[in-house]
Order: sequence, then structure tokens, then C-alpha cells
Amino acid sequence: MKVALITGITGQDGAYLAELLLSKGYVVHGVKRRSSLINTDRVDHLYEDVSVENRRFIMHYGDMTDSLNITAIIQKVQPDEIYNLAAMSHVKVSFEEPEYTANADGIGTLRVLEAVRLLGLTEKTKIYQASTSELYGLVQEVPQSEKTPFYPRSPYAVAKLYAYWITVNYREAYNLFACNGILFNHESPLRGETFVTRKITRGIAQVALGMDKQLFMGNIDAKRDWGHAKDYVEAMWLILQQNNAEDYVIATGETTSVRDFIAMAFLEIGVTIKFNGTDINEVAIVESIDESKYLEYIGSEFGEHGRLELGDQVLSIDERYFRPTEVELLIGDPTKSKTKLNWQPKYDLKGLIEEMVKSDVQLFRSKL
Ligand code: NAP
Ligand code: F7E
Repeated sequence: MKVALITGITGQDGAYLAELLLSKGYVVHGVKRRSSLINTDRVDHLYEDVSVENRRFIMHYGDMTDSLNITAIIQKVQPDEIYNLAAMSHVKVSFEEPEYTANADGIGTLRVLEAVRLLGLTEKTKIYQASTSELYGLVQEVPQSEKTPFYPRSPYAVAKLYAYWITVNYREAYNLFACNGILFNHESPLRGETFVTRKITRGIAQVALGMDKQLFMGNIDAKRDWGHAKDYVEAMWLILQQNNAEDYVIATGETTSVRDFIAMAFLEIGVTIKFNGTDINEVAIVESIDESKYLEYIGSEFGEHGRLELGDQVLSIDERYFRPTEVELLIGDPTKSKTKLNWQPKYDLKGLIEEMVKSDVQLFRSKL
């Protein structure tokens, strides 16, 4: 049985990856942070009590900012594969916590690599580093491939730039099997609530159920290459199953604006919206409603604001969500991962939106 260690197991990707590896027969160890409230919701269904014999899902307390702890966990687990997913992953928040982000996301990666080296595990342990399309930032080429130069635009992306290069350096210097997956945005019903897609699907569910009046958004003209997290964790695993350690772009090859994502998500519940106005004065209003679709989806119970009606204003722009420096356009070129890894994503954007909206409508209906 192969043994995997996942840092960031309580996050979106950590949860899907743990499920995937367990389904492949791995013993899965995960690093979770101590917090005053329980933070393991995404993996609670995988939990096995300490009394269970031959447990295949084991959690360890840890933090990417603590070298001794990271080294001790790796020494204890003796993993065949490490998936380094732990990070302060929110781009906007990284402007407010730049030093912590550099420590956890940048130096944290060094801590993992150096622990493997110092523990004499370079022959045994393969390492996956969660690199990101944010490295391309102010894009130097369209679409972005493994060869496109980087131009990071946030403290998060700069920290991840260090992590990217220290992974390459340890591969070249010490012959470590260490790879970067340069993953473009990937989403799911498990996505953190403040990332744009989840904020939209949660917001639409609340507005449609009369629990809120409208969404407040930042730069809705930004474009992203969005895929489904379930497809992307499969790529992480494939990257570590190759004969050679290499870096790969994982993307769909299609880009969509935040504006179009919002319109598509409203359409999912039968509501067509129209954008009016410009810049920070732009709003969206309800233009038409497919009654049977809306009611079939939402049911007949509504919160204090009642049901949606034609002409309702359902979105405003709020400057607080703008970033000091923005990444306007991302679109990946997945040719290498499709040909070399034979990676084939199963979801398209419509399927992703449908799953996320359904899940959030169900979530908020249960709170009515
Ligand atoms: P996520 O949902 O924000 O999860 C991040 C995980 O890291 C959580 O388990 C979090 O723990 C943990 N973590 C944060 N700081 C830590 C620290 N100091 N020590 C230990 N653990 C820490 O992120 P995700 O979407 O799953 O992304 C996984 C990784 O891929 C991240 O490194 C992210 O930067 C990168 N990435 C994501 C995308 C994307 O579109 N999702 C694309 C490219 C790259 P808590 O649960 O306790 O907060
Ligand atoms: O923003 C715009 C925002 O926060 C996407 C992380 O997983 O993917 C993620 O980073 C776009 C940006 O993701 C709001 O300005 C508009 O242009 O969902 P996001 P991100 O910044 O692309 C990469 C690949 C990672 O590696 C990161 O870890 O949407 N936007 N209005 C908004 N964004 C947010 N969050 N909230 C808004 O109200």
C-alpha cells in the first residue's frame, strides 16, 4: 500500500484528493491546523477513529510555518508521495497578510523539500507542489503554457513564485522527484465561500430564496479559465505517477468573464439578468424569469425579501472587492497534460455551475 501525505487536507483540493487516493488503496495522512472551531467539515466523512485497526486515514496537527513540526510529521509518516497543498490561498487577503503568506506559501514549501532531503528520503518520496496560474499575472503570452514567463501580481503569487522555483531547484540540485502542477482556477461545491464562483452561487441561492436582496461584486470583467476540482486532483496524482519529474499546466483552455459566470449561474435557476450602467455604477436587474424552472428549483418557501420579480436589482459593484493589482485574463494551454499525462477532464463549465448552484440552493433551503 502506498502512503501519501497531504498538507492542506482540510481545504477544497485536499478533501477531493484524499477521497481519490483512498479509492486507489492508499494510506492517507493529512496535516490539519489546530483551530478554536472544528475545521474538518470537508473530510469528516473520511474520518476513522483511532481505535480502528489498520486505519487508512490519519490526521496530524501541523502548520506550514513550523519547520520542526513539518519535519517530525514527514519522519513519522515516511510518505511515498507528498502533496503540498497547504497555503494561504486567497489573493485579495494576501495583500493584507503579505508576510504570513510568504512564510506559509513560500518558505513552507522549502520546509517540506528540505525535510525530505535531511531525512534521507530523496530516493523514496515524490513531491507535488501546488503551483498556480496566478504566477502568470500580467500575462506575457496568450494562452499560457509551461514555457510562458511569469509576472506575479500579488503577495500570494510572489510567494508561490518562490515555491515554484525552489521546487525546480531541489529537483535539479538533489535529484528529488519534485513537480509543479501549474493549476488554473478550479472550483466545486466545496470551494471556500469567499472565492468568486462560490460567492456567486451562494449569493444567487440566497437572493433567489428571498434571504438576501443582491450580490456585491468587484471586477466582473476579469476572465478566468475555470475547471472542476475533482478533475484537477486527478491531474495531481497523474503528475506523480510519471517516470520523469516535470512541471505541467492543468487548465481547460477556455476562458470566461466573471460577468458571464454570474449570468450563467442566474440562468441555471431560470432567471435572465441584464447589466446596466458602467464601472462602479453598474448593476444587474432581472429581465425575465422562467417560472417553472425557478419554482421547481427554489420551492415555494421564501425568506423575508420574498420571491424574485421582474426589474429587481440583484447585483451592485463594491470597490472594496477590487485588488491593488489585478490579474485580468487567464487562459491555459493544457496540451502537455493532455498528451503526456493523458489527462481528460470530465466536467465543463455548465456542469460545474449546475452542481454548485444546486448544492448552494439545497444548503440555503435547509436554513429557511
Ligand atoms: P483552500 O481551500 O484554501 O485550502 C488551503 C488548505 O491549506 C486548508 O486546508 C488550510 O487549512 C491549509 N492551510 C493554510 N495555511 C496553512 C498553514 N499555515 N499550515 C497548515 N495548513 C495551512 O485551497 P485549495 O483551493 O484547496 O487549493 C489547494 C492549493 O492549491 C493551495 O496551495 C492553493 O494556493 C493552490 N491552488 C489553488 C487553485 C484553485 O483554483 N483552487 C489553483 C491553483 C493553485 P484550514 O482549513 O485550516 O484553513
Ligand atoms: O477571483 C474577481 C477577482 O478570488 C477571481 C485562488 O484559488 O485561483 C484563485 O485566485 C476573479 C479575480 O480567485 C469578486 O478580482 C470580482 O479577478 O475567485 P477569486 P483568484 O484570485 O483567481 C488561483 C488560480 C489561485 O491559485 C488562488 O489560490 O474574480 N472578482 N468580484 C472577485 N473575486 C472575489 N474573491 N470576490 C469578489 O467579490
